[in-house]
Amino acid sequence: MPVDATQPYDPDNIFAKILRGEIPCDRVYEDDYALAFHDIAKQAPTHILVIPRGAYVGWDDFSARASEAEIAGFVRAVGTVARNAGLVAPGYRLLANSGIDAGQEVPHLHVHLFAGKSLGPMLA
Ligand code: IU
Repeated sequence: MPVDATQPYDPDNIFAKILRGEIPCDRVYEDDYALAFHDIAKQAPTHILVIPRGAYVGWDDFSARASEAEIAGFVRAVGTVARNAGLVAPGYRLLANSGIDAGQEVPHLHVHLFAGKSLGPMLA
């Protein structure tokens, strides 16, 4: 069931449980603003999800309500994850599904980081 981005945040969503340590994840990075872990169903040789620590359903919610520090911290964390993984030179793709038409599945903002092969053209 795709996420309706206008709905209130569900504190029991799977990524909220991962953030609280109630469910394990294959962690690659964490700081005060973000947590990054390997996607359980990878769609590229490297497929990492980066999520903010704050309770945001998706991009709209995050961009409208998050503090400057949270936004800056999250954006920096995404860059740090890519740099730490050695992906600056080979390159990588970032993707954030937001809402129904994008097919967002988990109602906690997440940025997909894809890398490890030539990724081809963007989907329409
Ligand atoms: P989407 O952008 O909301 O469609 O992507 C959700 C992603 O979360 C998807 O790639 C799943 O494989 C991934 N995922 C996960 O890594 N761990 C989980 O427990 C669940 C989903 I549920």
